[in-house]
Amino acid sequence: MLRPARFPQGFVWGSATSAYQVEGAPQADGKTPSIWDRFAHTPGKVVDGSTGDVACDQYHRYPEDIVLMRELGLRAYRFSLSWPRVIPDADGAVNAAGLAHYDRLVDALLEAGIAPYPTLFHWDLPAWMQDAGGWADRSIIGRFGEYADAVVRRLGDRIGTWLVLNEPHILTWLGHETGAHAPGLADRELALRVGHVVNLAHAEGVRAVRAAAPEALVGSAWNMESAYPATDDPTDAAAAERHHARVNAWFLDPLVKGAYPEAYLDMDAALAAMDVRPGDMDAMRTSFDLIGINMYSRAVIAHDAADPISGLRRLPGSGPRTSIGWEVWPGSLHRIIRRVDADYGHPAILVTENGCSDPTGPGPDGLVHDDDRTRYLEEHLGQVARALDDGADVRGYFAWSLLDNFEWAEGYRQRFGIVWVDFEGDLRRVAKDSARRLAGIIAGAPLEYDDTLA
Ligand code: IFM
Repeated sequence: MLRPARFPQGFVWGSATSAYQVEGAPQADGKTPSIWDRFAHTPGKVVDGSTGDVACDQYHRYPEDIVLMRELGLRAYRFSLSWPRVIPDADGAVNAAGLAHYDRLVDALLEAGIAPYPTLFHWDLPAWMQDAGGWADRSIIGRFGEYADAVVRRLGDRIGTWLVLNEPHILTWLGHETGAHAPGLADRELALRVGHVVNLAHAEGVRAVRAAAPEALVGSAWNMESAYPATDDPTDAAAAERHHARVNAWFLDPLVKGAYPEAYLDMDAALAAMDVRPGDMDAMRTSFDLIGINMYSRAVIAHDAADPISGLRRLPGSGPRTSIGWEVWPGSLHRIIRRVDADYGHPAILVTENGCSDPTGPGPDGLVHDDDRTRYLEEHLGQVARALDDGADVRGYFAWSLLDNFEWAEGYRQRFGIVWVDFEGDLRRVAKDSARRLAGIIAGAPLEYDDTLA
């Protein structure tokens, strides 16, 4: 049945980006390379051979982007800070010029009535930290805490909500198991160890934020996908649960519940490979004021004995696909919000990322009629409204992304922005139809949702 979508007073309407994907200016004001500068400059790592050297040049053009956000009625901006801008070298000295950039950005946002939602880490690890062992070396725990402390002390008087990490699952597995992302390592055992260190560093980051900004809300942005069993067979249901544990809960449960979820057939072997040491589980325990969900698609999962570790296999779903190949399945956003609501004690939830790739560019009229994205946003926002009607405490929604940008190993081929960027020319921005529709919904235009979607 179709129902009217309603969003509460004070619902946070935002858009999101990350430093390496939009900033450019890789050497400005004392910045040193991150692992993504290195990775993108390594031939063969990014499909179109591109880099984030220029990206959207938001480092210089942020005033223009803030005007755009304001025109669209967006009331929050989720961006990330580049760690090597703030701490360029292994000596740990804070780079005043690098921090000053974020100081100006935050002030300009506030002046425009847009709330800043900074993320401390969105994958651009300093190259010096990688040279010291990166996420595999426990020294990163203290180094991340120092970095968080420096940032929060400087900006904390103006920030209401901090997001500590973006998608720890992706940085762990794509960076260290498949090697599709920086630092490009492909070693499953290493990835298991890395995941544990990421969790320890994550907790340290939360502690650093709480110590420097006790009044602020703290959360992170976890990538999540609802796992749908391929059939009614109980073995498929169990496999889907393992998938949920590995992707959605692995980087959350240990921090809030003090234990790893059952993600592997042989959990003892997995824990042994992870190098869990005495005291680690206590050190990891922390609390979050809100849970950020980054959600794009779903996972259809079948039991598969051929995989002796996870015992599962991913199947293609029956829904339509976006240009990057991800299945569109709006009901899964409702479903994952309900699951997080149930599993973590009715927490405050932010949809910290949601969106789709759609290559549509300006037509003869100069406008961008990105109908597929418009429909995607309408359907997914509708499912957020459905979760709200069901009682979930969803506080806001951030469209990914404000701008077309550097889509990691996909380069500039995949456009996720609600604003088109002229990468071939002068980087001019054009708000797409999807941005206009979002602006309309923010302003109260009617939207309906289907409460029968699976
Ligand atoms: O572009 C990314 C973002 O950096 C993290 N979440 C998923 C987006 C789309 O792939």
